[in-house]
Amino acid sequence: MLFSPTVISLVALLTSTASRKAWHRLTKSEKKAYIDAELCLMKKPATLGLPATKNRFEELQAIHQIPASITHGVGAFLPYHRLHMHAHERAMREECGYKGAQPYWDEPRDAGRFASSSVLDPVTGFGGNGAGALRCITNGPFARFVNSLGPGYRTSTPHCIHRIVNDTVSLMSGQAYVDECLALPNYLSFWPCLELAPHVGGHGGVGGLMTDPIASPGDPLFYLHHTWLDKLFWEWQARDLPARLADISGPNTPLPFGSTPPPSDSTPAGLPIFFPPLDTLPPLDSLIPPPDAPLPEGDPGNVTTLSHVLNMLGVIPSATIRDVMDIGGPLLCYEYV
Ligand SMILES: [Cu+2]
Repeated sequence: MLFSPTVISLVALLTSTASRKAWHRLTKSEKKAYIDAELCLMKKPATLGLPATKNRFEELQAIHQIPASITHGVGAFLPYHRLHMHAHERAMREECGYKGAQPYWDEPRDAGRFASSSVLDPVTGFGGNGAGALRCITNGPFARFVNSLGPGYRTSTPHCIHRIVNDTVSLMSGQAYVDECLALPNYLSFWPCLELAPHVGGHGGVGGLMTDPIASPGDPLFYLHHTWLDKLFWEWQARDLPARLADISGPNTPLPFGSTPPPSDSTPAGLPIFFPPLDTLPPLDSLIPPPDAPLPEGDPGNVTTLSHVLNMLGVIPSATIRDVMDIGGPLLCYEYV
């Protein structure tokens, strides 16, 4: 039987769609394949000349660290992290022989009990909580990894992966917070809602390196957390298609550190906000962007548009927000199952 070229290319498109699943639904061997690919990225030498990076895993961390001041507290927050997750998934598949898709952490099922999550399993997961004065992780596949980037923007302080699990803060990854955000009517209210409660819930709930707003991709759990946030972004978009493939807004330049967040109707009604204790955060001066921090590119003014450039610093080709608004589009080509 002969198929027309259209049918063949459609089949090719369908079979190349990566199906992203929740971590707890992966089989033992699927979990191992993912962790082995992460360890492979940690062993592959860096080649791009990005400051202090020693391996491919750290190059993927550097594309979060270097532009952090223009990718948080701004409209590009969700599209930028979407492309970052794709860069990680792509490096695993193309450079480390990984056959699966980027998994996500289904955080609502673990909210308030991160400490006993399957994600932190020492044998089949990412290792457990930190211990000792430095709160380094002591078990699991990444216990011996020495990370060159951070705290904050620093590149001169090699350190372990450290965690300080906080199951008060992790409550903010709960379903009530998620539902509050998903019900919001437009990107301008949805994005700050997601960036506050579920986003801080995962970062502050794991604690340690994950609470570092700049260098947090030094903990491989970063990718499971942000892929879950990306799934929520897509769930929100999917509630009103195709309109939400074009709904983008927000400022390009974040308000000065410590000032009030952008005005919106996105404050969760009646749900408490928890922050990790100050003494578990990176030194404050490490969080001040260096004078040569990158500036936003691609929009004419201080409003984020579809033409906004998401600069991947050579780790993968840069793209625009327009390119990443549809997860099933030609650049990304994945789905959540
Ligand atoms: Cu981030």
